Amino acid sequence: MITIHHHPDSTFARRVAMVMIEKNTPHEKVLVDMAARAHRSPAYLALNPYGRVPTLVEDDFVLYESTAILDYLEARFPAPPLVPVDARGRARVAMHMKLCDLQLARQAGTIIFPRRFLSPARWNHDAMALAKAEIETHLAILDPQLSGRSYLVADAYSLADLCYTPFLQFLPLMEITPTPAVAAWAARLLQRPSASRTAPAR
Ligand SMILES: N[C@@H](CCC(=O)N[C@@H](CS)C(=O)NCC(=O)O)C(=O)O
Repeated sequence: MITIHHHPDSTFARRVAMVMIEKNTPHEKVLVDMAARAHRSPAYLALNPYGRVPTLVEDDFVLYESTAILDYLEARFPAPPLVPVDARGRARVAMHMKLCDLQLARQAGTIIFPRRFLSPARWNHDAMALAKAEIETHLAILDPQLSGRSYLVADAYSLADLCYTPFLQFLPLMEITPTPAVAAWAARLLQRPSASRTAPAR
């Protein structure tokens, strides 16, 4: 049995929760009480020395980093497929997953963590403004790739789209107005049952 250590407020853990729904994969969930610093407990650090969620455990196999977990689940449970069969399509999914983390997820964290969990007095406005500009630049690069298409790769829903979904949820919170193509893509992704069933409470 697969166990996922998670927190419902975590954007990265939501990726794993979503793929489990997309693939209808049986699993157990363990809530890591981050407010109580459980992610820094010796027991959790023994599993994931970075003290972050999500972490996957299956028998004696432990895996962290959400994209690595998604790749493992795709290999372990290939149906329904969330990557194309051809080499170029697979490579493009990998490219978009990496770019999501490099160009959007990290910057989004700079904005959405304080906006969700800290009082405005503790916000780093300069860092948040820079992060917002970087996200807008990235979305402008994605825009022509999405124009006239429903999804990022091969016009089929894939792990690339899934990786973006938890962060697209927070475009309004980040006060980012997407282009029409990006807005339509975000709405399409957020309407999927795997997204609506994992939407965070705040
Ligand atoms: N690159 C990691 C990022 C995971 C991550 O940053 N998770 C956050 C919650 S959204 C976390 O556990 N933060 C706790 C900490 O860094 O102390 C992944 O893709 O899994």
